[in-house]
Amino acid sequence: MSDCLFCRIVAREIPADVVHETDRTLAFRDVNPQAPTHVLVVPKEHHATAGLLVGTDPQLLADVVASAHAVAVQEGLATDDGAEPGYRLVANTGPAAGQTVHHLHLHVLGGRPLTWPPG
Ligand code: D5M
Repeated sequence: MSDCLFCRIVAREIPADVVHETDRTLAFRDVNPQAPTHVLVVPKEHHATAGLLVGTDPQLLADVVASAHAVAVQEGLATDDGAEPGYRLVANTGPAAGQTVHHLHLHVLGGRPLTWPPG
């Protein structure tokens, strides 16, 4: 979608600090970081939400989660055989959750103690 911000980042029309890429996913640093590590992981194809994607291409949703974990390992937040020191995945979905970019993205957050519940 030409008017979608994250599609334009995937197309390299808008610069981003890319930290991980596969054939179907892209991960780049959030411009407004909320933690020492704050990376967004997106499918390269446009899908608005995880709920819409899971019915049509569940493998792609799994690929996005796998890329998010790979980013966490790369950032020193997790190991392949464990969860230390840990990280948080967030998918804001819809207006009540404050989703501002309507292209599915997982926030990978870590590098500081993360409180619960979130705001
Ligand atoms: O989160 C959308 C996120 O997208 C928000 O944390 C800011 C981030 N953002 C906005 N523009 C950019 C660019 N150009 N590069 C990187 N990150 C960006 P949401 O879950 O929809 O509220």
